[in-house]
Amino acid sequence: MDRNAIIEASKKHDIVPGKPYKYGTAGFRMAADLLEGVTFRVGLLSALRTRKLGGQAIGVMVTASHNPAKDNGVKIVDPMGDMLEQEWEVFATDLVNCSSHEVLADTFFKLADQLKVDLSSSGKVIAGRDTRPSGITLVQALSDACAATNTAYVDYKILTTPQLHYLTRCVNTEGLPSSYGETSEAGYYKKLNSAFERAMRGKRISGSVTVDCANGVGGPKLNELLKIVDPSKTGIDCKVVNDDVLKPEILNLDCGADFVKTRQRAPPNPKPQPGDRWCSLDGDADRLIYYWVDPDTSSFFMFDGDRIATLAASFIADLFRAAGLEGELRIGVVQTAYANGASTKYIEKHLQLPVVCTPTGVKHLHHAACNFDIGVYFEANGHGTVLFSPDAMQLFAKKAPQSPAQKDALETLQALGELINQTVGDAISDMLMVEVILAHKGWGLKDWAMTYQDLPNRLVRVEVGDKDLFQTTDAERKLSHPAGAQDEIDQTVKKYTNARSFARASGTENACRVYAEAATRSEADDLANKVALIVK
Ligand code: NG1
Ligand code: ZN
Repeated sequence: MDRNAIIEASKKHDIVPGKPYKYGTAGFRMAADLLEGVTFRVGLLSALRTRKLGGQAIGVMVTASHNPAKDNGVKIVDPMGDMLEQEWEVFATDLVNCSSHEVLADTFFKLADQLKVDLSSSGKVIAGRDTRPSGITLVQALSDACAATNTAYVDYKILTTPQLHYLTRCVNTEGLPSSYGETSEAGYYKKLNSAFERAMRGKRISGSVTVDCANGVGGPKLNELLKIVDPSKTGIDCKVVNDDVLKPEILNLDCGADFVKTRQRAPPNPKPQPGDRWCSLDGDADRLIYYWVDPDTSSFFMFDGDRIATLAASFIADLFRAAGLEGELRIGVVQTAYANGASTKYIEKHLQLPVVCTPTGVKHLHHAACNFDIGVYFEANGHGTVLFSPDAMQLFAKKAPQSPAQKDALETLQALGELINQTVGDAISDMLMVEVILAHKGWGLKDWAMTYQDLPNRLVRVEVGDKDLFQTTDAERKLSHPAGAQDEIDQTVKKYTNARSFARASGTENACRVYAEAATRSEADDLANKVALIVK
C-alpha cells in the first residue's frame, strides 16, 4: 500500500481541526460540514477492518437518523450486519483525530502493524447513505479512501440503515448455507414480502395503517416494497405519508418516530383521525412507533418500543406453546433503563419471561439478545428487533409436527425469523411484524393498549458543565460518580409512590438525561425535576 497515495487522497478531504472527534453510540455524528475528513478516515479504518477479517466486506452507512437535516453521520457495520466491534471504536477515534495527513498515514500503518493486518491482501467496503444531500460528498471521501488503499468499493447509493446492514450480511454469506438473501435492494424487498405472506398464513389485516416516513429514506423504500406487495393476499392497506425527499430541509421536521416519541403527540400534518392506526419511522428507518387517537377517550396513545417488544414476546411465547416447544428454547426480552417499569413487570409477571437490562445503545441490547434462543430487544424509542438463533431456526424447520396446529405454529415461527431483520432494528420489517401479530391475535389497537398501563414518566435533558463526571453502574441505573449523588437520588425517589429515577450522561449529546417514573403524572414530573436539580 502506498503511503503517498493515502496522503494525497487525504489532502482532498481534509479534517476540520480543533475538536476531538469520538466514535460514539451512533458512530461519528455532527454538522455535515465537519464530516468529510472524518468519513475519509472512516474509510481508512474500514480498509484495515475488512483485511483483518479475511477480506469480508465491511459496511459503511452515512446517516444522521432522526437528527436535523443539516447534520450527518457515519458508522461502520461488521460483516454479519452488526455494529463495529467495540474495541475498534478506539482505533476509529485515533485515526480521525490525527493532526496531519502525514500523521494519519503513519497511524494507519502503525495500526496495521499492531493489529497484524496483511496490507497486501484484498478488502471490500460497501456503502449506503440516507437522503441528505451532504451524503454525496461524504461517500466520495469514502470512495477515495478505498481507492487509496486498493480496497474494492461498492456504492449502493440511497438506502435505509437496516438495508445496508442486510446487504452487508448478504454479501458475506453469498453461496453459503447461512446465506442471508440476495445481495441487492430488490432481494431485500423479495425476502420481506415472501416472509410477510408466509407469516400471515391466510389471516387478514383489518383496517389500514398510515405510515409517516419522516420525509426520509423510509418513504421511497417503503413505496418500493409496496410495488411488489399483493394486498389481496393479506388485506394490507398501507398509506404512506410524509414521504417527500425532494425538500431536504423538511427531513424529520415535525414528523417521524423521534418527534412522536419525544413530543408524545402525532405529527400535526397530516393529522390522524380518531381510531386510525398510524406509525412513524425515523429519518433512516430503523425506529418505529405506533399510535392512535383512541375514539372512546379522544386521547393520544403511543405504542413505543416497549409495547412492540411485549407484543412480539407474547406472540412468540404463544407460538412456542402451540408448537410444543415450551422448555426447549429460551425466549427473553432485553430492555434499557428507559423501559417503562410497567412493561418490565408485564413481561416478568404476566408473560413469565426473563428480562435483561443493558446500557443504552443498540449494540449492548443486540449482544445480550444473542444469549437467548429468541431474544426480543427494543429501546423505548422504537429501535429494536427479534433475534432468532441458528439453532432455533433449525428446530422450526426440522421438528416433526404432531398436529396441524403445531405445523402452523412452526411455519409461522420460521416465517417470522425471515421477516424480522436479524442484523439490526428495521422499522419497515418491524411494522410488518406488528401487522402480522395484530392480525393473528385478531386485535385492534384497543386490545393492544389494554395489555398493561404505562407508569407516567418524564425524561429531561440537563445541561451540565462536564457530562463525563457522571459515571454509572448497574446498566446505567445508578450513578457511581460524583460521590453522594446516588444517595441523594435514592432519598428523593423514596418519597414517591411506585417511583424510579436515574441520571446518566448522554452518549450522543453534551448533556445529562434524567428519567423518572411514578404512580401519577405530577409525581413523575416532580421527581424528574428534583433529580435534575441534584445533577445540575
Ligand atoms: P443517549 O444520547 O446516549 O441517551 C440516544 C437515545 C438512545 C439511542 C441513542 C442512539 C434516549 C433516552 N437515548 O442515546 O436510546 O437511540 O441516542 O441514537 O432515547
Ligand atoms: Zn435511526
